[in-house]
Amino acid sequence: MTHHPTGGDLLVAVLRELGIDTVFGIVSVHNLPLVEAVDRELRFVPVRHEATAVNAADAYGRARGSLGCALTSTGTGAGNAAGSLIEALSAGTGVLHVTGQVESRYLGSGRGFIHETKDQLGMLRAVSTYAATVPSTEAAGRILREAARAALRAPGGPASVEWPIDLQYAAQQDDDTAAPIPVTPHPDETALDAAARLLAGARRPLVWAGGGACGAADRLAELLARTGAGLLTSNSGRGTVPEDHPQVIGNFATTPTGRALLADADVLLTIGTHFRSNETGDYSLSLPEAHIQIDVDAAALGRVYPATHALQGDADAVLGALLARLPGAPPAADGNGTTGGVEPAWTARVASVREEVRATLHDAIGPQAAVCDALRAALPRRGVVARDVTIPSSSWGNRLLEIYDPRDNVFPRGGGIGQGLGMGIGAALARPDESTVVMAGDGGLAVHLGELLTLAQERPALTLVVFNDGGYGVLRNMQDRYSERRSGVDLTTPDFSLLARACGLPYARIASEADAAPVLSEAVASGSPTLVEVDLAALGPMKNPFTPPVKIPTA
Ligand SMILES: Cc1ncc(C[n+]2csc(CCOP(=O)(O)OP(=O)(O)O)c2C)c(N)n1
Ligand SMILES: [Mg+2]
Repeated sequence: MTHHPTGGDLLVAVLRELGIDTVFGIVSVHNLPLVEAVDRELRFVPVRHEATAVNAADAYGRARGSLGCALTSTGTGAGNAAGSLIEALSAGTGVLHVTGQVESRYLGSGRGFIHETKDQLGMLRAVSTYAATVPSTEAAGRILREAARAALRAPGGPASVEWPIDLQYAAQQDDDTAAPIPVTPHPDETALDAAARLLAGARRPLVWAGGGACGAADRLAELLARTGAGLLTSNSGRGTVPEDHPQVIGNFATTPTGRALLADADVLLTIGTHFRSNETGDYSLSLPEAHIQIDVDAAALGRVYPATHALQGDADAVLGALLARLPGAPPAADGNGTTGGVEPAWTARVASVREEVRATLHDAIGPQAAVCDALRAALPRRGVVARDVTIPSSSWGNRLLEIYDPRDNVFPRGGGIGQGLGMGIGAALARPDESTVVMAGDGGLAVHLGELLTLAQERPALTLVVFNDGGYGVLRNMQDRYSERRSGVDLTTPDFSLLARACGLPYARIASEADAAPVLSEAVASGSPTLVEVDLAALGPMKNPFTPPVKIPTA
């Protein structure tokens, strides 16, 4: 039994167990003991909106491959966090969200106690993978750890704990010493044998890695070497094998050549992927019939595409079991391509598809290709690329801009705008010795413009690249193509140089292809926050206006 003077001290102890050294939030009368203890013992980052607290904590966890923590207030504060909790829930990423609650004796009384909320727990339950109320000073430690475990356990997501303010101030007794070992399912030997046989006999194999493959990087690379398979990825699976590897096609499955390759593959192994609509052309992609699917979440097996071999378990463990069953030598070693293993022509085709999809996209994005190239050249190999939902992300940032480690690949998997800067700040503070770049549109940035002040105050090594087209470009393109008139897409944007000056941030502008390399290399090399505006009107258009891969029934 350990005693802590307040709930804040207990929270700090639990955060230390979890390896969390930085916490994001907004202070309030309903979380003061927590914020004060965190600020005293760790690092407290006062963001300007609770949604950002969650986005930053989420990205902090993603950038480290672990968990982040957000602190919010009761009522509106907790409600403000909800949108970003939805993102973490959709992504299955770990956030420990601790929020205040009114004094325990007034809980649910409906008497209008300051910040009182009708069924706050119900709201948190709806947007979190776990939600609980701290009922006593003996239970807080157990509940916080239970929440953290739930956030980290597949399918993952945010865990919310609401904590009545009187109980936060009180001394705590913590007797939760025995952390239960999580039980991970593992497929049976017969299922593994059958899947391994199929894979060993494949002549034209492909692998598709999603976010669930991130913990299996080495074994996935070994699998590519031993089978000669090409690797497609979802957006979340990017970087699990570095994207400059010759067998990595990447997030290009829905391109014409990607589709054709899938159509000709004889075996597909998919690992930890949701087959999200945007990554399958609204499920129009056809996959080979012989489909081995690995997922730790039983609900994901066969949910979108039928699986002939469904293997429930941890990606790394199941890949290890499959590798142990494959013939030892790399199949390509047999040289003549007539017996066993991959056809040499398939390996060559994978390599050429890899080149073709990149060259085609590089050409299609016109002058933005110079920005993409300059961004990659400016960033060290292990820099974080955080992206809001903007045309440059959706077209090339999510595909062409190479990623070499999944922890460097931070973006809202649920597609909500406005979260990129907060995520970038969280990632940058999670890895203070490395560089972070944020790609945001003028529309997405405007959602949380206040976070420019967080950026100016915390001063991480973050380059914020704002792609300014004076509005919600992607919806403008859709309306220009499918509608009679524009509605709600043209926006007043600030003078970004004055805005940066007002916040005390250095500013630079890219108005031509030639500007891209010098501006971005200087901004990243500065090691401090910089606002870079890409003036898209001056830079010039992409070859075709970008529209998203969604169905328009009236089109
Ligand atoms: C929270 C949320 N609200 C609305 C949308 C719809 N939406 C998707 S992209 C977009 C436009 C974003 O504009 P901007 O950041 O300037 O990028 P651009 O499309 O101009 O490149 C909007 C409004 C969304 N995805 N998420
Ligand atoms: Mg825009």
